[in-house]
Amino acid sequence: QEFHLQPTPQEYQAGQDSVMVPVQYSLQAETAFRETPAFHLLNTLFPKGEGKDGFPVYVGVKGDKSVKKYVRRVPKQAEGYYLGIEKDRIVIVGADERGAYYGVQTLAQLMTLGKLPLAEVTDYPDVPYRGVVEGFYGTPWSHEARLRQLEFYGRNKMNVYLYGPKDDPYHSTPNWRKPYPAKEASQLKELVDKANENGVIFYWAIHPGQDIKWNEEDRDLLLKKFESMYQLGVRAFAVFFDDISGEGTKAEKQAELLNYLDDHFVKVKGDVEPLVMCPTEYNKSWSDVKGGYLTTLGDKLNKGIQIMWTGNRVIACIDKESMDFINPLLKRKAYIWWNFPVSDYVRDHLLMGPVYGNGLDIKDDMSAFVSNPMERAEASKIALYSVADYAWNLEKYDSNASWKRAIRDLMPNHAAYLETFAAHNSDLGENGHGFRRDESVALQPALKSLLAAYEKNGEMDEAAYKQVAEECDKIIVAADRLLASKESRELIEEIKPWLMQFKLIGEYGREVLKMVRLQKQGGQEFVAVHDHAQALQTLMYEVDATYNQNPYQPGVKSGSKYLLPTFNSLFETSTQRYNKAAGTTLDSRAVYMPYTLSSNVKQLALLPMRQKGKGGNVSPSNEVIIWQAGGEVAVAMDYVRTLESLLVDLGTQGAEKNFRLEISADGVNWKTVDLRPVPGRTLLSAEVSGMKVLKIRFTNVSGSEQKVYFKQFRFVEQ
Ligand code: LTM
Repeated sequence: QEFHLQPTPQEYQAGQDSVMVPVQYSLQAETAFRETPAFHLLNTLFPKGEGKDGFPVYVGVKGDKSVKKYVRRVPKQAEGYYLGIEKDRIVIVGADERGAYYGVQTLAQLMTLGKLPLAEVTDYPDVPYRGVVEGFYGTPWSHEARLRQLEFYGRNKMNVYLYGPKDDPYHSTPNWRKPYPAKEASQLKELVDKANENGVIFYWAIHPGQDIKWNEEDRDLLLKKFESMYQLGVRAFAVFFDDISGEGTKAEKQAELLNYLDDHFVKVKGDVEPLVMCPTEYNKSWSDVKGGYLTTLGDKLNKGIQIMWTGNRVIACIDKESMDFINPLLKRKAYIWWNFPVSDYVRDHLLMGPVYGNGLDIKDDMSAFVSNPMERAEASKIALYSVADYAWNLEKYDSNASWKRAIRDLMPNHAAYLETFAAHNSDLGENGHGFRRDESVALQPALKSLLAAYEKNGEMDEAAYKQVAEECDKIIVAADRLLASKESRELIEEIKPWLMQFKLIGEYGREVLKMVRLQKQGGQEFVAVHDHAQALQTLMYEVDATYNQNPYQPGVKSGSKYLLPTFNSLFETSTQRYNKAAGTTLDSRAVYMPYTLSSNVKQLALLPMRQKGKGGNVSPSNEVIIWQAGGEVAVAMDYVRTLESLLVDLGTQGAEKNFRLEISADGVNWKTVDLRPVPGRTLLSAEVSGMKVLKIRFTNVSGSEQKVYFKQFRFVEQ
């Protein structure tokens, strides 16, 4: 494949000529250069290191004597650089220190070519801050995964990493007040060092809003915590007020606190980066402009403080219109927190498809573009590679090409297999945010026309059939090759259950295609193939019920947007047709969901239902739910069933006073059921054992809007 610099540079001109890749270099730089990350990187590029007779490398930043001659070629933009490869020298001049580092990173990429092309690169980033906010719910990344990430950011010219995993107890309520224990503290220090080596600013974020008291004591505790992080080497800080309710949400108070930190910590220290804050109203769908929250922040927060924003919704792509909405309110350029590929609300899915949907015309509208990734660090790298590419050079961003390169970067020797896997593991499935991604793009037309023709009048689209059959073979081979691969083991370990599921889908698809053919031919072998397909359904169910059993969205879904639904439909139709013709009663059901959810509470309406064992649950939500007076959530059963237990958790004590649970055995007459608080917890348990049920409903009867979490709504049948 053609060589491509990553992220896509602003200007790259290479001639036909080249020089041998030098094995030794002689450094032409100021003495101070030896202290920089650029020097350390440069030193790793030449097998024989530095030496008098080595290939001359002129390197420095604007103002250095050694590179004076080239200064006019350096772009003005921060972090820009000029790289020139000439017959007798290499020249790298940064607009600043990080620019020089990026120049060396570009040289590193060019040196992987057999010969070094004579070339000129004039380059700079479109967006000042580019990177990652580890801000998801779920198991935080491991220390080793973070170290690997920071190297990856350096290579991809991302300059910021915000540390804010929701489930780090020392980041959030109530332990944000406490210092880290020794082991965690020393790991954080190691991360800061690693970030520095890779030109990455390590932001440490605190999430104090759920229980902060607006008094001197808490303010000083927060300052003390910052000081303890400063002692570990942290030089950049953020305060997150997302997903909280109550006192902590007040804009006035948040602004006061942030300004205090800015005036009494950041400015006093002198070597600390600008503060970043995540507001409580961090997306348009939740912002009440008239209520004045955002305008208060915009007006009151000190100029240099950055304000995060996720777009029109919690999960949304960013466009010009959304930037034009938010920037005037914030009176500064929004710091984009992009909630992709985060999967903490669809934990049974992997989001490994292309990064697309963000405006290519908004480079001047944002101060930062940072991505919130998946709990699976290695798998997130496909999206993060493209985020780096996008934020560096918006206009030249090519989503599909970037995705393919990201895959090659992650697994150079198995790229084709990983691409097959990623192509079918991109969408999120149904979710409360209604955010979806395309999936199985290349195969979609064949899947659709195969199914349409067969369902309509039992016809076979032979070309589509062939294409789908070949893809099934490819899927099986890809899954096996990846599972057995010695390359990128950390990635393979992360995605293993999905690879197992993927292989089963390929095998299932192959059998279902046989069923269709045999049904049309009236072959008796249909029964045996149907039995095998059913066995594969059972195996897929078992993978789903065995691996990744988190309490939120347990299980392992693969190919869930087009691949599996098409195979299931073909299974059902072919079995029904066979039964009709042969007078048999083979089971034609491929999927079965006995429960249906409905709700007039906006944030709950799209939450998927899940069946698990003998019962079901509504998929929980991470954010605060604004539940209007009289708003209800209802679950309907396919037929009258008998309940054993029912648990609700709204994340707040005393919720039983504001909500009513009702059960109906006929859908018409309702019976109220008591909700008993489980002592010391926010969990409510309903006395439902033995009750007949066709419908359940749960209503806000307080007469006013309630702000609650929706952590659990689960029932078990007898
Ligand atoms: O998006 C923000 C600002 N906050 C949280 C994140 O921590 C979480 O990862 C995402 C996705 O669930 N949603 C949030 O509300």
